[in-house]
Amino acid sequence: MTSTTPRKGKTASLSSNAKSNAVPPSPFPASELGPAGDLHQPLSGSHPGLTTNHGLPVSDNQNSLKAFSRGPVLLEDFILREKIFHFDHERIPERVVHARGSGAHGYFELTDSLADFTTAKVLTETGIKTPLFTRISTVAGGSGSADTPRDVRGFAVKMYTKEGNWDLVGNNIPVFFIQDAIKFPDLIHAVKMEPDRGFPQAASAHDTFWDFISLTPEAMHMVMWIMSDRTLPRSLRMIEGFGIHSFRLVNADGKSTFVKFHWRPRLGLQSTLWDETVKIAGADPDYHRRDLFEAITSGAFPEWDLAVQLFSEDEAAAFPFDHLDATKLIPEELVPLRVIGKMVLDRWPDNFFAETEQVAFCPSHLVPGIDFSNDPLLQGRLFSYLDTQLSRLGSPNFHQIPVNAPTCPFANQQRDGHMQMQPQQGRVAYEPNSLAADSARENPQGFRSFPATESGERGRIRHDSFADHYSQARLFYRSQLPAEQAHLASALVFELSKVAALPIRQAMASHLQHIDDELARRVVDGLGLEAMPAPAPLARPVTDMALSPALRLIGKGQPTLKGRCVAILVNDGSDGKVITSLKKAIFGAGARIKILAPKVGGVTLADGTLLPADGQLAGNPSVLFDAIAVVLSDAGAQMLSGESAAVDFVRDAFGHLKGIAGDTGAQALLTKAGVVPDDGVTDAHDAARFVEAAMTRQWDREKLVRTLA
Ligand code: HDE
Repeated sequence: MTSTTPRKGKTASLSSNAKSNAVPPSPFPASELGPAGDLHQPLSGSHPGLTTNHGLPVSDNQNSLKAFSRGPVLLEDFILREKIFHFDHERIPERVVHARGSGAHGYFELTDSLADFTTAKVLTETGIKTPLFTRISTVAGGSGSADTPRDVRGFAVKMYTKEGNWDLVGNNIPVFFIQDAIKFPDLIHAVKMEPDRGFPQAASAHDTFWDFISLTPEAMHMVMWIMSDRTLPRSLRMIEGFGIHSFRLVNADGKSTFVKFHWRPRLGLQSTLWDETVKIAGADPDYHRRDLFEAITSGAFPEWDLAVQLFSEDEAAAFPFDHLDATKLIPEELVPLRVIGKMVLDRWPDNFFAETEQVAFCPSHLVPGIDFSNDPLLQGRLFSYLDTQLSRLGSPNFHQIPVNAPTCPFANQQRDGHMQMQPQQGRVAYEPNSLAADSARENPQGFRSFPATESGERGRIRHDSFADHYSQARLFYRSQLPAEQAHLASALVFELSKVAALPIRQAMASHLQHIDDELARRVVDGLGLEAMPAPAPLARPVTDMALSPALRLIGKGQPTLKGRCVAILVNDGSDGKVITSLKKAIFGAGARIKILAPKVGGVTLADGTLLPADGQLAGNPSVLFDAIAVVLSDAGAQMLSGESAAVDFVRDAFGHLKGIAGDTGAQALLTKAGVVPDDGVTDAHDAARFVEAAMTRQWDREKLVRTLA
């Protein structure tokens, strides 16, 4: 023990060192801190003193227990071990698909009762606010991937109704890639990172995806949707949601009506351009999550109308497609939408993991008065979602996690299992029983499956009515506006140009000919293929359906600045009066504003006043804004003309077809950035005109700035 002696002195100095490691006092006034030491306070919210998970007060959270000051850490340190043990197990498996998502609480309010069609209280009791949790996600990327790849968005809503949880687990596209659930693992394996190399992350532009797609003609309609700008949303607040499958509504007389569910954003649909999207992924990988967070926490609650398409069995039989085939939609022109209520998202979760990560959606969660259809894709989903929660959340008791638990009473004789939270009482754990008169019994008003009459031969078969894979793809493409068609064709060229195997590119061109000759030609030209390949074999002739303008995205945009964000770029010497009038007009139109400057500390305006900045120019490229105003002194513009962040800021806004306002001082920068006058380029002194120009993209400008397929 001789070695300990000389170190004694050091111990003293080290322990004073240890004191200097102590946590500094909180910078917040005591009044803002919760009561310390009250162990009956809930763990979140107010602060009990620091304890272990078992309630032991902890006096030192900075130093582990050592044999002596410079000595080894003792195994005895149960406080250290508990802390590290818990940390080691913080992660759970991410969702096998839809791993990246953002969620929020809100409510659904019914305005138009469907009592003629269903007994479901949530669809018949008007004026009631049913609480809900909604999670919107990408599909292919991991949980840490960027928000903005070209991808479908999941749109999952869990309503905590009086009759149990109803989960409407849909997407932002009304059709799907495949007709039968047995193909789903192959589809997902094809789109995810290639298994030998572990890339690309969150991208469909690679060989395995297009290989699978080119061998799966039923995917062609969905391919049209994913190659359109629908998969590049400007904001999660500006996308539609679709239940996709047909469901049944069943009324008090036992009569069934088919229904398709649609969520329609009150802010209208809005997308970004591909070049913009790619740049957003670098500038702000959390672009959509931040946007949703900022909107909800600032009180600008996103809202969607819930609309239904209702149709009878006889009407369905007359459709020129099978409504049980999830690769088909029912055009709104054929069965109009009826708006029945609205969803409002008004509360960001307290804790991302506890709520957004642990929320478990299952299409099999429905309420009396709603039932499934025979859609084979839906039937497969009824198994998958319950099953996957076991590996993700680790226990059959996942329904007891607060975000998953029904808010209505629930009781049965299911018992025990990992992480059982309910101290279930009594000796009776079975039903029927005679020993516990007050135990849960069957409820005659409970859920009953619709007694559909089914007949036919069993087998691994697909009905003939599922065989037409091109007519609706053609309907979608031909219903788009020219700018939308050009984006779609260019997206195909981009994606297929990333495919190394030539036969896959050719196979896709063979399919496109059945959709539209002109589309096939554009893609073949864009890919530089030597010749148009022979058309793919056809199981059914392609038919021309009446065009559906409701399928356009541009038409569903709103001429508004509501929910958008405008940047004003300033420098020392900028004209304060111009900035003030712009701010007034932009705020008046319902948009947010960010003042950007070369330094985040702000600028001194021409009249000597200080204007603080909301962000630094280099960290806030114009892809993050819906429109820009540039208010500069001559000297400021001269200086910024030599700054690539400033030149790119303006050039990208112009290239992304956005409204641009510039004052006289800004001209040098605008010229350097290649801005050419058009309706979207306005004088910053005319704030009203700028606001109007900022509401829509300048589609006519596009031919000046890029070559589209
Ligand atoms: Fe999913 N899907 N899916 N899916 N899906 C999952 O469930 C599955 C399909 C959708 O925010 C998983 O809890 C199969 C269509 C959304 O938590 C999993 C098939 C539609 C979400 C699963 C489909 C969706 C999921 C992974 C083919 C639109 C995210 C994690 C039969 C109508 C929900 C989880 C959330 C998630 C399986 C096809 C939408 C593995 C087998 C069609 C929005 O169970």
